[in-house]
Amino acid sequence: MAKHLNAIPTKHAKLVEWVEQWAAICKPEGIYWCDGSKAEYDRLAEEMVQSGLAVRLNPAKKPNSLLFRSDPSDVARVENRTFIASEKQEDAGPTNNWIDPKELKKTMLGLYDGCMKGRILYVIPFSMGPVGSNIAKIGVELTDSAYVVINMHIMTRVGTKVLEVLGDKGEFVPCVHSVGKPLAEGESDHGIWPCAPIEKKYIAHFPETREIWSFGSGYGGNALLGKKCLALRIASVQARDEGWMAEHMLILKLTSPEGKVKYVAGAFPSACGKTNLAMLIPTLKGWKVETIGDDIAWMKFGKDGRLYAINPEAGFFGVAPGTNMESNKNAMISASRDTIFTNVALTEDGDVWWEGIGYDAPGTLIDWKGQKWDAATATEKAAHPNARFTARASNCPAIAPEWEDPAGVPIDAFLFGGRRPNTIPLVHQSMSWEHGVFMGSIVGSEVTAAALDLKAGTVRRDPFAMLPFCGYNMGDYFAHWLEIGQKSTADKLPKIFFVNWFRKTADGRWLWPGFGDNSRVLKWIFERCDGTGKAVETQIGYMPTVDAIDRTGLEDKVTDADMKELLALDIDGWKKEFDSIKVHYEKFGDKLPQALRDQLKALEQRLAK
Ligand code: GTP
Ligand code: SPV
Ligand code: MN
Repeated sequence: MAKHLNAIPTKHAKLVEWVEQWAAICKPEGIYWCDGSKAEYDRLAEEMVQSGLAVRLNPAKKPNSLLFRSDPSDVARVENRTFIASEKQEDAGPTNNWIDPKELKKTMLGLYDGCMKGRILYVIPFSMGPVGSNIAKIGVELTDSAYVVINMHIMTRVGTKVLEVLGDKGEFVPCVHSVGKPLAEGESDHGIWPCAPIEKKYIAHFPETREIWSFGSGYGGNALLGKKCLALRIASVQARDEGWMAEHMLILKLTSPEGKVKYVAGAFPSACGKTNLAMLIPTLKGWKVETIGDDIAWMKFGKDGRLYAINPEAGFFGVAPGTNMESNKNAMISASRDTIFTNVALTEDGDVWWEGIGYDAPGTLIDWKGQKWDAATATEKAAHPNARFTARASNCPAIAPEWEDPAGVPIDAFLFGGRRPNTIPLVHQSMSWEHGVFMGSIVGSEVTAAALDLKAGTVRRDPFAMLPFCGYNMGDYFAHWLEIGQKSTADKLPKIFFVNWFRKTADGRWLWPGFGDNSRVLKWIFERCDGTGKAVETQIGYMPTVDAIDRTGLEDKVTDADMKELLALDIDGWKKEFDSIKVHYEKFGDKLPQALRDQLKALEQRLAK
């Protein structure tokens, strides 16, 4: 039996018994209960530096920061190895991979048997949401990865305080994780990122029993189980049952020059701009954006009938490539210290570099695969396109003072969007809640590098940006959104908008500058929430008139002709869109709510006029 390396810090009998039971299966060398302290973080970081798994960056460049290089096969979420193992296949629905839970547990128990040999089993008690908040949820992750422990330290609230709130009977979501690479007697990782081959990777969710079992990957959402697994896949099931919302959304605070505040939440598929929008620095004078969250929103109705959102996370797991002082200064500052970098390139002076960092590579680099890299001769990228930084939210200069308010912030507007080079205009507004739900249900995007097993460049439907993250039947999820709309009134529900920063010209130029200039669209959205803001009603919803988007100082970059194109209603394009939505909707069969069928029909009729 594995021995405890420190004193068991809880009297929660069920928790202790569960830990012992998994230790008996995984057979680690020892069990260590995490306390979430800085000393613990520092010790584990130093151990990984000593063993060659991590590189300590030059403290003069990036204080208290580490670089990890993953195995080249373990660089992103693995959607085709992610499972919703509900008792009935129908409850996982047409968009999720399903295996019978009994069968999956049997397979996975076979893999877990002895999987932690030669490693330590870390017990990580964590809170999603401010510790003790009534919206927060507690999870406990068992893992054999110290990399996961230190990432969880940044991304969630870990340790002793959480166990205090849990008491000796409190509820927690049990999360089991192993990198799936046991060590033989005396063997070590030799500084190589441990993981299992793809066919042994399983990211499994058991929605009825609210359990998460992950095997074989050490990367991001596959391994940091508080994030996509708990805060979205399991939480979405709880939210459906309890009448709230768990969404793949950023949350931002928008302040006008007059000091009026609105809170905006936005769902964009992975690597489509949530972190950037959440930390935006407006190019419009007098406007201010502050960050509440950059990836996940949990929302509940307040007594006043408005939806209040909290960010369940405590850090950012942000995409590095493309992030620079121009595009996202606040992210750069957030990641300027106390940060874990994964799969970026290393400079000769112990700093990091990636494509789109804003300056040329300073000399020879070590690329994300650990090889020498020279700009002049390179045939591959120095940083992996899904290279990430794990940074503390508290290090973000734009973090809103109320970001940890347990009561949450009242949401005024929902945005949906994705990478659409054509057809979808810069912005349009829904005509009703139901029409807004329709908009969310048809979100599509060109595929990005955030998931391993997809073909980049093709457009796929990603309803509500939740395709890889909804823990139940997507048709039922649409119905849940419609029900949310029944629980309050139009004046109190968020207004719904569709945005597209990613329009391109035929020769591949961005039509819209994006980033800080997205504040110009936010301004129109702000005005629309106040009932002002010039708009015309079109076949697809309310659209700004060409002069309604403030282009002060931008007239050279975005000409009148560009603006016309960005705000044009492309009827032919939308007719094609209609055909593709029809195919998309067919997948859901009887589960597709009638209200959405009606919305599609109504769109068809409006387009025919
Ligand atoms: P996940 O963390 O995977 O959920 O991604 P995300 O939605 O937070 O995306 P993020 O903000 O990290 O942006 C991903 C990529 O899109 C980066 O390379 C950005 O530079 C780029 N991007 C973000 N906003 C814009 C924009 O307004 N215009 C353009 N052209 N690119 C953008
Ligand atoms: C995403 O892919 O949407 C992410 C990164 O936020 S991960 O945590 O790996 O899911
Ligand atoms: Mn995300």
